[in-house]
Amino acid sequence: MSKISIDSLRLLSRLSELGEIGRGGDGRLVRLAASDTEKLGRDTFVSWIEQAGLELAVDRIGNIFGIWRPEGVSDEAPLMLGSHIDTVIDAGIYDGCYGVLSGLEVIETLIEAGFKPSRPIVVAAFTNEEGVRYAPDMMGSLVYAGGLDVDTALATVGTDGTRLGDELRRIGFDGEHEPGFLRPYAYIELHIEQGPVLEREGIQIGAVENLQGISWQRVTVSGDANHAGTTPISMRRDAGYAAALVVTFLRERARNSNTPTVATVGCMNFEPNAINVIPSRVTFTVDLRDPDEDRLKEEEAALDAYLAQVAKDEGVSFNVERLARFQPVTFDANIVELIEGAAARRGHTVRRMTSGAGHDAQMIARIAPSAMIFVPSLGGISHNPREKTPDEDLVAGANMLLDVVCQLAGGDN
Ligand code: HGY
Ligand code: MN
Ligand code: MN
Repeated sequence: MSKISIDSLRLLSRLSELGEIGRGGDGRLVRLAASDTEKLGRDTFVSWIEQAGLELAVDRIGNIFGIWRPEGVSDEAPLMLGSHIDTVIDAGIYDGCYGVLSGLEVIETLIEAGFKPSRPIVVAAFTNEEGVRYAPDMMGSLVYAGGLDVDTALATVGTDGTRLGDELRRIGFDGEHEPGFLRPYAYIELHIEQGPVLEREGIQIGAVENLQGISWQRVTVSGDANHAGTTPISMRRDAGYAAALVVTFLRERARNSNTPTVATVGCMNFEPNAINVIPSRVTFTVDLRDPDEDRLKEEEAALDAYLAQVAKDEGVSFNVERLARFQPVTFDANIVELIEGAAARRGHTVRRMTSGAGHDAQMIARIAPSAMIFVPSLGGISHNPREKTPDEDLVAGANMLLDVVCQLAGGDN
């Protein structure tokens, strides 16, 4: 079969259209899992699945699947493509959506080209990849891969006090399929890098061979409210100061470690949050990551030890709740090689690399050979409205996905 390419206009216009769904009056794009705005995004993706003539399926955790099941191969294990369409707060338009819409684009291109695959091809949009409203992140794919019981996941209470199962029912995406109902032959996820490596090295394609471990915790430090003016420093049990010590400790330790360890405190809430009251309680989140499991464990142990030290020194107490813990993942070497070969045939520069971000591929890798394709992020920026990948790189990545799919589901073309 002569070299086919995707319909770049269709892909880019859909990316722009989906990128406006959930944009508020303040200009911020917010499509948190199972929210009203995400429902609009889901409905749009479903309409594109139906326009493409694919079989639609939704499972009990709200994962959405568009299934191309050609005659004669329908019982074979499917090749699965996908990512997510939920976003963080004040998001860019490419994170997740690029992989989902490119997967759909590849299937539509192959159908239009009369391609005869050796197996069904499926595009998936997994629920709650970001984990901003309901922890852990990558929840829909984790449930799909059997890493979290679906009823336990549906019972998860979000940062806004809502229950995920109620919200999925409210938005009409409490599907009937059991998670895992399609066992993939292989899984490929196309994603923006969200980091600085490809751009810095002037490389067009990332063949992602592994993904770092992730540790999410919610820490509550309790002290004593007291008068900001009358309480001598020596008599304070200042939860705000204790929290600030921990933030500084995490940053300094990661910076001085000479390892890839990263640490982030992304959320922090003070009580009673009044200018003239010494904080009685502070709740904050800790996101620790490292490609090496032993080092990640060391970082967690060092944090535990430091909390004990601060508790003693400052007369406060700590409570730590585990929100997510995923070990590093190695992707399928054969598929990584296919990605490198496809890049070379298209004349693209390519390098193997580690993913700093979490992705649904790390969960599906538990049940099927999986790998990822990255395209550059300008300035390495993501989880930020300035997230940007040039159109030619987006199209190049989607054509890479197309080529790898043709190789994995080659049939007799
Ligand atoms: O946290 C992550 O790395 C992903 O964006 N959920
Ligand atoms: Mn993502
Ligand atoms: Mn993300």
